[in-house]
Amino acid sequence: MTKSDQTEVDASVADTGRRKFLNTATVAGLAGAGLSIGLAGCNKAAEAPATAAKPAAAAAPVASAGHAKGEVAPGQLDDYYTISSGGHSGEVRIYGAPSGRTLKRIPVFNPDPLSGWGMTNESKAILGTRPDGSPKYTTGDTHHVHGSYADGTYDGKYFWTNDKLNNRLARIRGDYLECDKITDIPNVQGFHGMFPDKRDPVDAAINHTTRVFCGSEFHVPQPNKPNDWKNPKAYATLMTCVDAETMAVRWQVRLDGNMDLCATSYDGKLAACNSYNTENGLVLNDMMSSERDACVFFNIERIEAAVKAGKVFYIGDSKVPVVDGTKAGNADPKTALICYVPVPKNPHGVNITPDGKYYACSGKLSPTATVIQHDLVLKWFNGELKTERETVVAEPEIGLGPLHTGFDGRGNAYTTLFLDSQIVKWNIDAAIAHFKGDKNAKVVLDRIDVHYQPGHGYTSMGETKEADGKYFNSGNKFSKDRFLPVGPVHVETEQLIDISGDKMVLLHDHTAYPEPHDAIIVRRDRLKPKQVYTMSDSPIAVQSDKVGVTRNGKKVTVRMVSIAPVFSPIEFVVKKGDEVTVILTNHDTVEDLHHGFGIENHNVCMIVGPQETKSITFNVDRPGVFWFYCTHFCHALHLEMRGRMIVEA
Ligand code: K7E
Ligand code: CUA
Ligand code: CA
Repeated sequence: MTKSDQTEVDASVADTGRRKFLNTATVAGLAGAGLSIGLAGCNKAAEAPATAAKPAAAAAPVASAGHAKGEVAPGQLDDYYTISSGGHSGEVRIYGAPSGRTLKRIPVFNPDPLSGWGMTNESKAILGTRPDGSPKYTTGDTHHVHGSYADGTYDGKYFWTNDKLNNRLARIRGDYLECDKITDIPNVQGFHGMFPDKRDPVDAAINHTTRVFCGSEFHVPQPNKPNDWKNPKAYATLMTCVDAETMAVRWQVRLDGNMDLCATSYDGKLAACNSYNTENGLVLNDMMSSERDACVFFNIERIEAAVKAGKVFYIGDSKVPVVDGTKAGNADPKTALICYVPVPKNPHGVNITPDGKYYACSGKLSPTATVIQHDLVLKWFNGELKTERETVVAEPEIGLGPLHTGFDGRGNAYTTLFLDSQIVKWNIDAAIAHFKGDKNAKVVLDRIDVHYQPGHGYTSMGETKEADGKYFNSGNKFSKDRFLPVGPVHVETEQLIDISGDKMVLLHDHTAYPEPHDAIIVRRDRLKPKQVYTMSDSPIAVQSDKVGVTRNGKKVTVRMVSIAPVFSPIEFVVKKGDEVTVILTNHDTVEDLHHGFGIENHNVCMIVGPQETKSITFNVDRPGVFWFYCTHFCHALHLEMRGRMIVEA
């Protein structure tokens, strides 16, 4: 393909839709490939679906006229993105809300042959590799997804998710909605709770996310040496702070007890974690032995001052500064870095209200939620309270197995009840009044059955000061009889509940492949995803006049471009025993016009989006002719979009 052909194609597709593109690019693309085919049939084929689609489009208004609340009519767009963890699938998913439509699966810790994640050199560089070039890990367990904030609401810049299995924090960039960085968290296991801060605790000018806090659930010997495995005192958990931009680990805090779920305050001053194993137990009975556990608060300003002052130690050969957050080291509230607020035994989940005033820490084994007042925790740190427990302003009985709480921005809380298989709606002010002695205060306002055993529940924009009180999504752990049976592994039930009125109303079920935990429901205007890549983002982008094959010993580089419906070059010759790297730049400029690149019998598969560049490296060890082809349907001549790799003996 020559440069002038390229220009011609680019000009012909600029500002055109996909349908027009199918007609015009065929001409330019084929001309560029030096082929000549009668095009009339092609154009007709491309036009045919338009005619066929007309009756359906005409029918749409009828469907939408009668559409129920929470239903999104054909052709209509959702109001929200639900950005969800994928559990031990290792991925992150995006659903539309209220429809429940699956919009995207973002590979993060899991290899994904569709996109090439875990196979391309670019993704391997993010995932980290072993000396043989294979990814360090191919598993992950994502539980929580949270977004970056500016002025107390989502700014759409980043999303983060945790890997409980291999102790990594991954970042997803908000423009492409793809993972762009992964950081290993040292000295911890069971990295579970995670939350970005919302502003700086000190500098008022920094009214956006700059830190991400990571809790660790499992105690490990510090440093992790097997000779200490019988000594419970050698074990500890740490809380970790990661820089939101660089993704470098800033500092850690060594703690008493474990750190499970996380929340952060709107003023940037505190991070909170629930701790169900204040006993530092290594076996179940020990983890359950104490009547009370804790909701733990971190004074970020003091921790960072201690780090700055060098009041730190290091664990093993880790370079991360660690401060002492144990009870013994933090006896005086006025200098304490940590406040351990006692709550009923083995809590699960801590969430902050959209007005920033209260934390709700769910009881799990206790049928209660503990409400802790933010400014009272600050008062405790000032030495103004006698006990940590004085920060508790309510502890209503709400039902069996409370796990996670969402908020509507109107003073109500919605908590998942795992054992009752219900969502309970309760009022925070009423709970506080009841706790103060007003026995007439009506705390529990409503209950609704969900199907079944909910884990996380979350509300539309509920983790921001823009909580709008429209929807609550119940992420249920068991679907049982809810869907057609498909064998032993059941899909999970996600249930969307209308919370805009006094009574909760179940709108619909949708499925989620195992196993989502937490998600956030983000108003659609908070995200501005790009639909075409920027070619100059890649330092190895292949220009049309640079295509071809270069050899350096046994290493062969194939520089390739794609433009529907052709690759260029359409053939390349290598030798048995070579290590081949294909660098592919997609020169198409039209939205949604991805090409795939797969080579027969070589375990090579990836896609490249418009203006994107990816590279993939593989060994050739069998002589023969191997077709490479476009795996992603792109064009009327998609099937013909292929070429040959010749491996000489
Ligand atoms: Cu409750 Cu890992 Cu957030 Cu699951 S955790 S539900
Ligand atoms: Cu290119 Cu299909
Ligand atoms: Ca416990």
